Amino acid sequence: MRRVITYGTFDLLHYGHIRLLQRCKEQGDYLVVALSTDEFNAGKGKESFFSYTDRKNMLEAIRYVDLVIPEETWDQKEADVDRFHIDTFVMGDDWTGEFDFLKGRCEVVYLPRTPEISTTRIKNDLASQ
Ligand code: C2G
Repeated sequence: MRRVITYGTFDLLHYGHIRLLQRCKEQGDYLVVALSTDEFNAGKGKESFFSYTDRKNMLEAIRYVDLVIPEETWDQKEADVDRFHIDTFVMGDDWTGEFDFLKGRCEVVYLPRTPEISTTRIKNDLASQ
């Protein structure tokens, strides 16, 4: 069984997120999503529209997702890769190079982001209506 992990906030879940998760699952058989907690986001100066609990429930409803765990710190990735016996770490290519330090532990894949859509754009477009 090939095990895959990805990380993110996944706020205002949209088709760019879904396409990313779909392509993550194409990399293996079991997909772990490490979901940024509200506290972790606060540390990034981000406040999500939906709470961690609501974002977690939405992700767990997606057919590609097998397990959702909390992302609480920037530096938990090596321990997560070891703990969940991860074969492939996947992120969108806005993160290209940022996680190459994991290459000693697992394959690292950066996938092209879906153009034109983002949580920020959704918020801005709605605010300007
Ligand atoms: N994404 C995408 N296409 C978009 C928007 C997002 O492929 N149009 C991808 C991002 O590249 C990321 C994932 O969807 O891999 C989740 O995006 P965010 O929720 O914005 O995650 P981010 O804020 O980048 O948090 O430790 C890493 C961080 O938790 C990543």
